[in-house]
Amino acid sequence: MSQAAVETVSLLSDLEVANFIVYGYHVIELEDIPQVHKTISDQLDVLDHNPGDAILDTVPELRQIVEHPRVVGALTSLAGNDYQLNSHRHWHCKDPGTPYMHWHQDSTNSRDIGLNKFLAAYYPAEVTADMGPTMVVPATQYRNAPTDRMATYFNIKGQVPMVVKAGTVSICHYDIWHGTAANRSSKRRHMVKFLFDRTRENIGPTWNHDPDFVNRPRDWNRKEEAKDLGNVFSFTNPLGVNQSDRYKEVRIRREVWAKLMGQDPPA
Ligand SMILES: O=C(O)CCC(=O)C(=O)O
Repeated sequence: MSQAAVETVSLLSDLEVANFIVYGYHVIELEDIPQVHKTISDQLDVLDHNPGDAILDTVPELRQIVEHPRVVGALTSLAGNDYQLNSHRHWHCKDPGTPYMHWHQDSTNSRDIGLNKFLAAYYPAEVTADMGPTMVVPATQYRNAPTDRMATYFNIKGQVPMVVKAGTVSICHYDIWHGTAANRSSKRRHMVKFLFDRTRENIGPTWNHDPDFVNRPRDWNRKEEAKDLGNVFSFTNPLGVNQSDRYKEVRIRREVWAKLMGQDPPA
């Protein structure tokens, strides 16, 4: 992506980047192009085969999603200025009656502190709770889990169903734990997955960075309202993990942030 193009897109704020590091996903609602979502959804409703990686050729309007300034802005912020669209993409269609999909991670969960690969889940039409929404477990992206064990888990405390409006894109860390609920409705549920890859390390922030965000001291009395780096990283605990586990998690968050800033790891 050229510098000129970056200037026309909506980059994320520091808080949004910090929240991505904590939660492992960032949700965007593309409300300005309802007709595009409708056109895509109508085409998918009647598609009788899965074109796999060729979904962009079959439904060319999907380009408007991956090239939307808010999607480009979020990815530039998280994946760097020269991120690339991966050649793998997939239409995840859940027809009525389709059962749940087991929890899994798409990547290897190597606790990599680099934000190098992203899964963007695009929902052209509204997804209600009975339509087999994608399920994600926030803050699991740095947690190793044996895949065979994971597949035996059912409800997990803190899980979030992607019950979304038409035209939502959820950009996820490639290691986040996810699966789906069953589709108990009479409607097809669509999700088109795109992958994006970082191509080089950051030498500085690629988002809308304000140095003041970083330097505020910890405030034990205002944990819930934290909107600065130290407090967000120290106090946000989406899974309600115990103290020693949380210390390790906070350490990882700081390492991920430093790498994104193009700095050495924290001491
Ligand atoms: O269909 C979905 O919502 C989830 C698909 C999925 O698990 C995946 O793309 O890895």
